[in-house]
Amino acid sequence: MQCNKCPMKLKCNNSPRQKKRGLLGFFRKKKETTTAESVKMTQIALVGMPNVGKSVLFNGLTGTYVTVSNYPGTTVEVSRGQTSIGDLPVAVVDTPGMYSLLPITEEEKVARDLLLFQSFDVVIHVVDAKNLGRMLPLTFQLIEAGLPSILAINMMDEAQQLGIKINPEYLERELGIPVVTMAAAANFGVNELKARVAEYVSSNCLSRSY
Ligand SMILES: Nc1nc2c(ncn2[C@@H]2O[C@H](COP(=O)(O)OP(=O)(O)O)[C@@H](O)[C@H]2O)c(=O)[nH]1
Ligand SMILES: [Mg+2]
Repeated sequence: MQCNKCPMKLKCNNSPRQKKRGLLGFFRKKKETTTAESVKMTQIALVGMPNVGKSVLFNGLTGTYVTVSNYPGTTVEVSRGQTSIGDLPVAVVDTPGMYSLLPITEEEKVARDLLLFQSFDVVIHVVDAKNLGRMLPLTFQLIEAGLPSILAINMMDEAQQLGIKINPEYLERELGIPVVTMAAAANFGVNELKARVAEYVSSNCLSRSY
């Protein structure tokens, strides 16, 4: 490339074309970095039966940066948001209520499809502490499907009022996955959940087994 500013018309860095390229290069580099960063974003799904507090937890985690859209080909809404856990940028999906990985309703089918077709780093199974026995079968299904699951036992405030006692350490040993007790509506246990997610993501046991 010749430079009009140089008496010898030599190739140099003063060339306007060169400068333009340099700037473009800068932007290209910037864009690549951004893409790489978004690829690295940790993907988290909140799953569980209806009315267990998934959306309350989702709002507590993501704040205002949320998009709500219909799952393709359906009228079922899926909320997506972002947060960060320490240095970890995290994308969170609030899935429609599901009772089982074998879907009956359209909501359950969407939740199942999200779990099967989107690769999540962590699947947080939110359950109601008052109805643990009814909800654990889905935990078993998630574990058996090889999904990287964490059990979040929500509504501990109500369970405690009813005198229900839950031993998370025992459940953790028996299930072989992290177990956290919480009351999302009171923001109790949410920070512990975040810490367990970060711990889980950084450990190698996260690699999916199927
Ligand atoms: N007492 C109590 N209520 C909660 C808690 N978390 C959620 N809720 C309430 O449970 C209901 C269902 O919550 P929601 O997030 O919509 O459930 P989702 O259907 O799983 O998304 C709402 O009335 C919430 O205010 C909690 O930790 N304690
Ligand atoms: Mg909800």
